[in-house]
Amino acid sequence: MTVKIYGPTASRAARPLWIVHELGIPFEHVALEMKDLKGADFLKINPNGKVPALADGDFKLFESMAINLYLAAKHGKDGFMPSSLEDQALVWQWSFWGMTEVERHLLTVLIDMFMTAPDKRKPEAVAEAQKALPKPFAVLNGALQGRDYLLGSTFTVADLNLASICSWAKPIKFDFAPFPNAGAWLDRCLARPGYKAARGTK
Ligand SMILES: N[C@@H](CCC(=O)N[C@@H](CS)C(=O)NCC(=O)O)C(=O)O
Repeated sequence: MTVKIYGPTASRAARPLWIVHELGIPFEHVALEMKDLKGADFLKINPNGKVPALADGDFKLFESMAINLYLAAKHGKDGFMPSSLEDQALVWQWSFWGMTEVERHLLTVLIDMFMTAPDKRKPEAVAEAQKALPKPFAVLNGALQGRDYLLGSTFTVADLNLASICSWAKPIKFDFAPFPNAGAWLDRCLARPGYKAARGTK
C-alpha cells in the first residue's frame, strides 16, 4: 500500500517526506498549496486544515511527530524504531521535547527573519526566542556527549524527528560553537541521503 503524504516540501511535511525516504517505502507526495488546506477535500484528511497529514489506505493521521512514529513503528528495521520499551520511551521523549522545548523558539526567529515584512517584525519576541534557545541546546549537547546519536551509535527515528525540527537552526544561523556535540550531530543527520532526497537536493 502506498502511503500519501500531504503538504509542501517547504513545510513540516518535510518530516514525513524525510522518513519515507529513510525507510525506503513507496509513497505519494500530495504537495498541495497552503491555500488548499482549508478546502473541504483536505479537511476530510485533516480537520485542522494543516500539514502534514498522512493517509495509509483508510487510516488518516495528523501531527508530524505522530506520523513519523507511526511509520517508523510500522516499517522501521534494524533498530530504527528501537525494540525495548525504554528505548521507545526515549524516542517519544526526544520527539515531544523537540516540539515543546525547541520548535516554537526556532520558528519565532525563522518566521520573523524570512516570512515577515520588515514593518511587521517583532524584535522583542525574536530576542526572547534567541535567549531561550541555548538552554535546550545545552541539554541536547550534554545528551550527545560521547555518542553519535541520541540513543547511542545508531541513527533512529528519535534523531530524525529531532533533527527535522532542529534543521531550522540552519537558516537562522544559530551559533552551535558553544554546543559542538549538538552541532556535529545535526550536521551528521542532515548529511543523510534520505534528508537530501526529501528536499530534492543531492
Ligand atoms: N503540530 C503540527 C503543526 C502543523 C502546522 O502548523 N503546519 C503548518 C505548515 S508547517 C500549517 O499547516 N499551517 C497552515 C495553517 O496554520 O493554516 C505538526 O507538527 O504537524
